[in-house]
Amino acid sequence: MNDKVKITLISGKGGDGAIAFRREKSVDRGGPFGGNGGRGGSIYFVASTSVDTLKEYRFGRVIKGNDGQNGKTKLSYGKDGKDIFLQVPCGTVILDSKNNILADLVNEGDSYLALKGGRGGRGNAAFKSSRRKTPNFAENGMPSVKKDFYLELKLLAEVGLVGLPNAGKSSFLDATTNANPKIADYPFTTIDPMTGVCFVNDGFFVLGDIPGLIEGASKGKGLGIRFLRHIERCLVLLHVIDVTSKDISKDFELINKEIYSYKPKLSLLPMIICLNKCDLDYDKKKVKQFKEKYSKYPIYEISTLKKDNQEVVKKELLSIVIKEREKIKKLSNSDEVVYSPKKENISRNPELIIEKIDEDYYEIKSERIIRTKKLINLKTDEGIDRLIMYLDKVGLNDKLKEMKVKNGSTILIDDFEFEYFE
Ligand SMILES: Nc1nc2c(ncn2[C@@H]2O[C@H](COP(=O)(O)OP(=O)(O)O)[C@@H](O)[C@H]2O)c(=O)[nH]1
Ligand SMILES: [Mg+2]
Repeated sequence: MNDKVKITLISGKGGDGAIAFRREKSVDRGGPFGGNGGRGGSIYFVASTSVDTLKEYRFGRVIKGNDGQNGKTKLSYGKDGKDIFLQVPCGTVILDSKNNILADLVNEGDSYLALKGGRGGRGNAAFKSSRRKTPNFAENGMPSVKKDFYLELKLLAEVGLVGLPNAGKSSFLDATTNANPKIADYPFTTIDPMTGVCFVNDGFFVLGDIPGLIEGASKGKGLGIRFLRHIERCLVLLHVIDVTSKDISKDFELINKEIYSYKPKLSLLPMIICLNKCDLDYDKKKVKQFKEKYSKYPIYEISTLKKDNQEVVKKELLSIVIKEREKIKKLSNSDEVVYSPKKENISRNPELIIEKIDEDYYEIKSERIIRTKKLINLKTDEGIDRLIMYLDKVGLNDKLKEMKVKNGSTILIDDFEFEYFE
């Protein structure tokens, strides 16, 4: 409901060029003296960890850029209109009215030039030539442009799934979360990074696929580079390897090389390795060697198909995620710069905003909670249980008690209603 907002932007108009003439004694009209108009202000979107929601842009806001000043006499240039930088939370996707993705602002500082300011018009002095000594005309500045944009906030992955195509990343995501990725027997089945919420006992983390990693991805080969940007905000990587592959060490190294040559600091991220497809025949001796060679990593032999070892991996991931969330919390309390999720981190329980709509009817208004709700498939009882479990975790029961909400009242979240019983 609140996770997509419309915003109308109007770029700054360019200033008009001036028509003016030099005043000279004895001459009625001296040389052309009109200066150029200033450039209109542009409007940018910039991702920032200091904003949490798109609240500010709700209700179809219109934002008007600054106009450039008109040119003046004495060849005086009009001042440029100041550019406007609209801050949006990390994870904001910008779309046009036809739903095309224009930009995906993942990391702090990522920016998108939404509208360029109009060019300033030239003053009459600019039109002087040998044939036209005293031009009596000037250009107007380029007019403003008006355009609608849509902003959508998406959940950012805490655990990033990496590995060669066909290793089983999508399958793992599908088996462990509510996301529904496309799975098939050929590479590049996933064209968008998919995220889902993975529940483990009474905890959860956000799992995201980083598809398209192949040799050369960090240099722009294939689609991988688009998705590599998403790794920067992960807290831990889950490296999936097809255990039946000819050379599992080579597969592992290849992917690591791409990730680390994209950003060397990513080598500091904790990593768990899953040797997948263990339901098939594979070389046990090679696996033993692999485990010895990479003993510094936790390594699991799993089968996504048969769900072997899946729970253990989920638990291990959650425990690392919890530790990393703690570290970030500590860091963000100090003044140090962190590159990992700060405010976006789901562990800092999102603020629960509940509004009374009517007698015995309440609505959960928190954008972030609604976003998570949307990721839960509510077609099954299990899904509903998960939603309730999640809401409990973010403190719904306590809050309702505190608000003295009566038993049997209806609670609405997004498009889903349920009854509250203490
Ligand atoms: N036998 C077996 N096949 C699997 C397993 N996990 C995934 N697959 C298959 O491997 C293929 C590629 O899986 P997919 O999840 O699309 O790989 P991705 O490219 O890494 O996302 C699909 O045909 C899956 O059904 C597993 O544990 N065992
Ligand atoms: Mg896939």
